Amino acid sequence: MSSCHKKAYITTPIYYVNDIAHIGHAYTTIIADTLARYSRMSGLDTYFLTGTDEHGQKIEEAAKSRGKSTQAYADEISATFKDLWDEFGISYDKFIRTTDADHMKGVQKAFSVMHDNGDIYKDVYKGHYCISCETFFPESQLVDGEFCPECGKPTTIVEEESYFFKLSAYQDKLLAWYKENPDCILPKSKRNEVIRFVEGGLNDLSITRTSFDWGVKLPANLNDPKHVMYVWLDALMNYVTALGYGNDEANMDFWPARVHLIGKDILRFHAVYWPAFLMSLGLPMPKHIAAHGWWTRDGEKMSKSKGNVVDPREVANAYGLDNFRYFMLREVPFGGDGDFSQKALIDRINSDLGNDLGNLLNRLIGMSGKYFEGKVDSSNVSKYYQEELNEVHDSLDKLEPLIFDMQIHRYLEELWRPLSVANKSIDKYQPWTLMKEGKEEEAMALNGLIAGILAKVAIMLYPVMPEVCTKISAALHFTIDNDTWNRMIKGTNLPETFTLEKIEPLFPRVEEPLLEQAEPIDKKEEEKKPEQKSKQKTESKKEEGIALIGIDQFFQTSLKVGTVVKAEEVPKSKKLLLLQVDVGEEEPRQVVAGIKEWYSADDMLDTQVCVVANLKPAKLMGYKSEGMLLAAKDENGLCMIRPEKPKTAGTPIG
Ligand code: ME8
Repeated sequence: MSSCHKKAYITTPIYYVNDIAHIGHAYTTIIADTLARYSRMSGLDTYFLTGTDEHGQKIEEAAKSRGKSTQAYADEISATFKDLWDEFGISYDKFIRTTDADHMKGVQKAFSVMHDNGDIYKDVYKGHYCISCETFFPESQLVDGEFCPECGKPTTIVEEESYFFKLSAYQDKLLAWYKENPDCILPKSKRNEVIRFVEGGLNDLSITRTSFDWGVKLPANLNDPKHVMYVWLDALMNYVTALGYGNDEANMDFWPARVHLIGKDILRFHAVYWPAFLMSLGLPMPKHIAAHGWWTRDGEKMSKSKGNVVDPREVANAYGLDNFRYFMLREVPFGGDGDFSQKALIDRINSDLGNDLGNLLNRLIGMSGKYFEGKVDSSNVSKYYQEELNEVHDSLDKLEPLIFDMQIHRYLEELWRPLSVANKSIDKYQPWTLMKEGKEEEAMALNGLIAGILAKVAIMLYPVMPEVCTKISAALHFTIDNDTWNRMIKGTNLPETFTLEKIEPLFPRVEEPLLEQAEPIDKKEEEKKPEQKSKQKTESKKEEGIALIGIDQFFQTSLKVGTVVKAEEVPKSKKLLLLQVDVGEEEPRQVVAGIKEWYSADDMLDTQVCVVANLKPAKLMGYKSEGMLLAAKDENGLCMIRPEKPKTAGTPIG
């Protein structure tokens, strides 16, 4: 992201009020909140918008099915989103509702502008409409001539008078915009998808409906009261009406948005329709549209009917809100899909947070209390620990570009490097030995190094874990704000003094899953009656000693279709090939595979494979391997397991 724009406008999608919030919604909002907090801390004038999308046929039908008036129903569900974000301390500046009078006035203004400049005309729309996705589809895209290609539900045939937006007229301008702004869509791989779609040709877009009523009316001067606006036109406009477009324009100097944060499901609306609308309105383009991946539960899309929805409030209450925030942002590379598992969350809490961060703080508090009455003076750190300081600064320098490039998982990974430097330094220099040897100055400098690292990490981690980092800064007696950010992160390594205070452990160890939903298999096992257990034993025996596992356990393995985009031999190895495998993430994974006896590098290039995608990385002959390929081997040799037909890289297998 460019830094010339001193204002930062950050948005989430506005959420439909046909359902209550789940972890997918929380994920988008938490990323946006993290960016907003980072922007504020780094001194940018920040405006953070979220809200609810309340018009359209889907909402009208949802209200009807519950026997409620549409407005009352929208009020009720909108409030549940707002309450959740308030409970989560989401630092939004405005919560917009598309039923707000100002918003509707702004949308009408936009319609008039686009109409006056000749981009809107009236015709008849005939085609298929998916109410669930609120999207028109041409016949050619339907599954079996009837079903929605996105959600699989039956579409309805619509034939009605409609106003159209001349989307087709914007094809070249859109392509030029994507080309001139390589990071307008993040991750960059998504930009290619959008370009391919637009290059395929754009149809004009039907932007009004007459067959229902729950929407923004057309501007009065068009004198066409039976039309209401297409919900996506209405919804996308929220990004400017929230700033006063069509009303007082009070905050329009925040436009263009620095980043529209969205899920990949709504990329087309944001990366094609929205820029075209903006071009028609003569408004500047957003800087970035950032599309994250999909959270699944046990490998499946979450939905109420499947009963597999993860409630973010429950997770936050059980495991701690900040721990949940950290987990979501650390666990999944931005743009990739993630499967929610309590085990993975517990591992992150006990390992990254408890061992690497919490214990470090405890050790520092212990050492400084024992040797120096809780005082830390870092004047001599560079005298003894310059090498460590260099590594810490090297790491800190890398952080800002990562967060603004949406590589938040890498940001967190990089932020753990200074913690590792600190933990290793304690083991290497052993302050207790230094004290025994009378090297007090050196021991104090070591404490200074560690306190400095903890302070810097607390500042940089604050946007992700605001509550925890406020506690860490309180224990070190400083405040996290733009001043400390400037001094400790941007400034040179000024010596700081800290006075340490004992605090409660930040990350008590979690021994077993805390949520009912995913009860540990073993616990269920204990509750079974003895005769059930013995029956199961005989069944297991039938499996010739192979233990039976539940579906939950199976789905802990993330299997994905991958495309081999590069293949070479590992020098000096008889068995290994070094492959780069596209598994639908921003960058291909490096996989070292022991298949050279059966496949050459050329054999593997451009083929598809099945990848175990959530194995801990390992090193083989000095090469990092971030996955494993499925293969079958018998006395006749080994063969790869591959999808029967070509599948998009990253498609989950299960
Ligand atoms: O699409 N994993 O609203 P929506 C990750 N009103 N993210 C998920 C998710 C999942 N399983 N499920 C939902 C709409 N999301 C429109 C938007 S904007 C002008 C109008 C997140 O309630 C993700 O960000 O269906 C997705 O884009 C958003 O919720 C969709 O929410």
